[in-house]
Amino acid sequence: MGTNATTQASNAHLTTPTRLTGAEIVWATLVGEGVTDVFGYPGGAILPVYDALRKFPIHHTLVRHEQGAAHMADGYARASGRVGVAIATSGPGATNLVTGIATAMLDSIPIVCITGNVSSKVLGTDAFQEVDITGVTLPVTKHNFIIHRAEDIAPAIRHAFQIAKSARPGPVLVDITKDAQQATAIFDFEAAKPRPHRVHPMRKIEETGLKQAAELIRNAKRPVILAGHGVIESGAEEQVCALAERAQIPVALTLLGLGAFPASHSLNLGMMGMHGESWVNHSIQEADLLIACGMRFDDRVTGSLSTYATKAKKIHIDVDPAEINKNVKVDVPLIGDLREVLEELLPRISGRDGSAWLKAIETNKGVSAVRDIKNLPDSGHLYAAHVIHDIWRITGGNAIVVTDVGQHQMWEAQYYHHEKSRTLITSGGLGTMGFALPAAIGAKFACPDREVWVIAGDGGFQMTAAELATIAQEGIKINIAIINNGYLGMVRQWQEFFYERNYESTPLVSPDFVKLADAHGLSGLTVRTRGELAGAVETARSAPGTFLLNFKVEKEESVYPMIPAGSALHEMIRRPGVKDPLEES
Ligand SMILES: Cc1cc2nc3c(=O)[nH]c(=O)nc-3n(C[C@H](O)[C@H](O)[C@H](O)COP(=O)(O)OP(=O)(O)OC[C@H]3O[C@@H](n4cnc5c(N)ncnc54)[C@H](O)[C@@H]3O)c2cc1C
Ligand SMILES: Cc1ncc(C[n+]2csc(CCOP(=O)(O)OP(=O)(O)O)c2C)c(N)n1
Ligand SMILES: [Mg+2]
Repeated sequence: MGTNATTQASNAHLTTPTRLTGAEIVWATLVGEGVTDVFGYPGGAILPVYDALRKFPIHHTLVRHEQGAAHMADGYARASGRVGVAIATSGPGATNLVTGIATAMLDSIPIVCITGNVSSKVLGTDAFQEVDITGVTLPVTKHNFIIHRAEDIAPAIRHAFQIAKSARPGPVLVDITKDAQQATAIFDFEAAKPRPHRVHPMRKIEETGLKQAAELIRNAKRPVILAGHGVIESGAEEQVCALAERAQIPVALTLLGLGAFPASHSLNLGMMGMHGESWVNHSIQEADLLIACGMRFDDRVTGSLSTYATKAKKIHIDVDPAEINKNVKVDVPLIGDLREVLEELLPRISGRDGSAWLKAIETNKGVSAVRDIKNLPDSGHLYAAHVIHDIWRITGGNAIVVTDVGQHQMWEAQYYHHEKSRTLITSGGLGTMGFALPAAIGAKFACPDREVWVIAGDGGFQMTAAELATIAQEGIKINIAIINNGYLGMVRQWQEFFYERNYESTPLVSPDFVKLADAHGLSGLTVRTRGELAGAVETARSAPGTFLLNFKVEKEESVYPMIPAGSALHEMIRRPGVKDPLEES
């Protein structure tokens, strides 16, 4: 590293063109992009970048596995709406990021991953720890770059940020050879600004589409708004609410949309799809108009496509033209940013009387709520539903909840009622076990003043439990609830329903989680009864540091309702013994 370059790098954002090493340019560009926190793990091919970090005002969190770094960047992005950043070395460091990158890709999360690679002169020679990471990540990134020259680093990173956060967000990887990190170049932040993107011709909001949509809404008798993750990514919560209230249209949410429309709002139906409430799915099947707002008709949402909402006309508002007619054929596509489209549409919508349809839905609710478990008398058994209900009640619904994947994830969606966007952080599309703990660390860095809860299964928690050491090293406070059912519960449920209860490879022996916390210098408690539950949640909240609660819950409980994969939305498996008026009709 040239002394000149070293002395010229400073803590402030460099506004005048300055000669720096490539490694310094990495940090200087990140500072210019407003980055304050990154998550990573060093190694030989990225060492120049690590060496230069001390000169820049960026906090680096040392993770215990690079998958954790990608999930932390992801959790940071989901909690804040900003771009999350992960850093890794070449070879195994880079490949360890892949699951985290794919998780962000499937849920359209803006993260930028920076990897080191071997020097450009040995690229392609199977050099030590050389992996073609741009090749490996091609299908799971929105875009990726390989950079061989110091002067290309700032433009590539700036471009990566623009791509990650624009239109439909997603992960971008920038792979930088070691010689590019060691060489010097003039760093000029302004000159490295990416050229503005040409607007996609299909992204112009078309007058005819708006007219048709307004007409369909005016004439609909049984409309339903399907609100998805795009509502949050677009920041269109107010507009969706205005549409619902003005036209008296009920709102069903996808898993990733939860929070985008307040759970307590009288027009909120709840979550749709495989584990949605029966009245929500029936409303969709009975609807004569679906207004899909920033959701992509995932198969967990539609069930069998041939029987999906056959009576309904469909309006689909999405920023990504590739989503239009991908799974569900629509009558009126409106391509563009959801908030912008709704702002154009709203003036064309006048009040309508939705009372008959809303009343019919209300009648359908009947006793078909899943919320039955919560009201069971204390029989000495502890159910996950109790745990999540109490965490919701005690936190006033105001915590950021980060879930792992499995039954507990669905119970969280059913029993924690989210009022605001970005209060539920969960891996929906890839369904990545091991996501919760690292993503929660990222969320806490993004929102240090917020109460953050992990809700994880005993299986998934063990996949990334090593990040407890990261928590200890960083001294951050989160609350961890392990829903410990002794099984890979969601898989056990499928075995119970569809594989004649052949519980092959799903019973799970776990370590003593409280001792595991203790080994990291963190506190914890095991909870076995409903009577102990509320006190334990309070104890965790008031503890100064991270606190782990190990909830020993009923082992063979299942998530109801459930639509078997590939079945129609109205063909639900209901909780045994619960009478559902909709089944009888
Ligand atoms: C065990 C398990 C069970 C599940 N069960 C269910 C279930 O019962 N119900 C359920 O809903 N999900 C369920 N899921 C989640 C499911 O797999 C999908 O992840 C989820 O339905 C996707 O929701 P989405 O379409 O709203 O979000 P995404 O997949 O994130 O799609 C967002 C859409 O919004 C668009 N968009 C983004 N930004 C904008 C913008 N600015 N303007 C306009 N459009 C924009 C994107 O182009 C995309 O089409 C489950 C997942 C797991 C792991
Ligand atoms: C990395 C990964 N491997 C496997 C799966 C498949 N899978 C989905 S849910 C699940 C069980 C999760 O068990 P646990 O973490 O204990 O949660 P529970 O369902 O019991 O609440 C498995 C194995 C997955 N989603 N992710
Ligand atoms: Mg489990």
